[in-house]
Amino acid sequence: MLITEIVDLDRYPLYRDQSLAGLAGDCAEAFAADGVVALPGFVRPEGVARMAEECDAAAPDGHHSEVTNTVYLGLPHEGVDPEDPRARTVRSSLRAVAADCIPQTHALRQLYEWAPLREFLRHVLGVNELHAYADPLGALNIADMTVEDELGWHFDQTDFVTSLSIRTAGVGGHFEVAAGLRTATDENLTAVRSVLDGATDGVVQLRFDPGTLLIFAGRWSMHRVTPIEAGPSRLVGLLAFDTKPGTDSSELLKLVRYGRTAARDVPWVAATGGE
Ligand SMILES: O=C(O)CCC(=O)C(=O)O
Repeated sequence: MLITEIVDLDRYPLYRDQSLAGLAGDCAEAFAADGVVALPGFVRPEGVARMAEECDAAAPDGHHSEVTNTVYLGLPHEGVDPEDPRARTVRSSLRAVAADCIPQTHALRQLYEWAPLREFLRHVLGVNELHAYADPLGALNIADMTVEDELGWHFDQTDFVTSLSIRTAGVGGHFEVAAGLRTATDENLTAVRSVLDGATDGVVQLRFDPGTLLIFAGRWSMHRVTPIEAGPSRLVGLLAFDTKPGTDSSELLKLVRYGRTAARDVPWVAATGGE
């Protein structure tokens, strides 16, 4: 599939320097202010349909995991009040298809490797460099969530996540965000606790229709994906970039998420690994 058939370049003409600068400037302002930018219809319906087929074909190669952790993605702190958010755990359950199972012919990888997208993101994030993640499993993922899967409330450990909605669940699977819940200087444990207790003040459900590209600062905004209640499965593409070259994930994270630490010996990993 040609990239022009995948990305709606009429709506988002990223290949033209002037349009890129204008759009990226607006998005950079929104990202700095709100910690989130959503680009609906970024991928055309035909591109989304193709991706959904390819994701379904790749899904059997994925790994289903179920973990419990704190909202900080760690183990519960000992010696603090059990109601303290640092002691409480949430459940996350999903199937992750690793980057070595997503070949170059797949539209999602075509999008990931498309240089104008990376240039656009670099502008939006206001960074000098942006590299493909060097983790041969984690650089590009499909998160496939079926009935009873969910992602519990959490803060990310990275400054930003780029994701693409490919298919919404039949019922459930909503992306909920408590925006700007903490800052670098204030963990705001009281607010974190009240969201964990079910408070809905300040919690919004983000529209994440298929074809929407989302740039999200999950380090400061607590977020979750509500349980999937009915199929079809929810499909999201996760496109990982980093401001430094050579960033890899820990062996433990790989083992938990993909059930293995070594990547398959496939040409597209050799081609993009580390860059
Ligand atoms: O699947 C999504 O929409 C969100 C993924 C997410 O929260 C994460 O990867 O941290």
